[in-house]
Amino acid sequence: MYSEWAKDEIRIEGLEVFAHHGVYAEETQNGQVFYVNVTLYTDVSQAGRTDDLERTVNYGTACRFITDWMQENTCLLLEAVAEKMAAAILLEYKSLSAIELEIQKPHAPIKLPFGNVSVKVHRSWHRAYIAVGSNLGNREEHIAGAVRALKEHSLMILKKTSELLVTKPYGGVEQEDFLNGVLEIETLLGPEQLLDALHEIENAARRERIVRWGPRTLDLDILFYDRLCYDSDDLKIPHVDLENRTFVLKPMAEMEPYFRHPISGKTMIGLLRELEEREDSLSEF
Ligand code: PH2
Ligand code: MG
Ligand code: MG
Repeated sequence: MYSEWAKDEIRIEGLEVFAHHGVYAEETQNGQVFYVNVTLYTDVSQAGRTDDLERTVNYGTACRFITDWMQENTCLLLEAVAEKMAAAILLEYKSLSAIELEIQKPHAPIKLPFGNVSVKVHRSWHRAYIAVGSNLGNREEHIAGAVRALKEHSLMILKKTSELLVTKPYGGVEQEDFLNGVLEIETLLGPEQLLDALHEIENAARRERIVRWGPRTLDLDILFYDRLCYDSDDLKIPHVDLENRTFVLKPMAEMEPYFRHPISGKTMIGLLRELEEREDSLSEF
């Protein structure tokens, strides 16, 4: 579960597990000892006040879960053990907002003297807002397909969907009206991985990239990802043009009117009103 402020920790140190992960045949055949260190981030205040085990993560059950996971799966790399098991734990224990997971392999087959070798990952839930749009073919069906695909993705949870609006095309290309909306998701994917996942869903709707800003069966754009400001060649977060798009601000303001743009600090409802005022003053001339 996404949380910006759950900083309490439940720590497990030195859990010993005999398992079969490794690149070399001897490792997968014979197995060896691994040690696991975990920090579970979750708000323990309710459990603290009520003294009720049901309101927290039972660390005994968590140790059992980790042991079973490591013995039921085999990976080549410590990286894969850490990555996949971190996701499995976050999906199993819904109250966790984040995890730090270290896998140690003190008897790795390195023919040199060494103390220990380990991989440590920090993974957490993220909250993202995704704009959806369609203006080609069966618009409702394309959007319903996207919603289904997001629900079925193992590393995403669909939290909210806005109303869908019929909107006039924005951006100067003459084309059919759009159906637009916004989805709120929680995800374990990083921003670039989320973009890849959205592209896959667009491709499944047989989206073809012919005209920039032209007609599309399905368009999925990341609007916000936590409060992240991110800028790579193929991805900018927050979405760079959302201040000018009624079809984004209306559904955002309906869902989260007081969510603040991480750069300008303006609320969604405030941005929508500013845009409406700009459009009104233009139409007066
Ligand atoms: N998307 C565009 C360009 N123009 N206009 C509307 N009304 N809705 C859209 O989703 C849209 C657009 C590029 O992504
Ligand atoms: Mg777009
Ligand atoms: Mg797009």
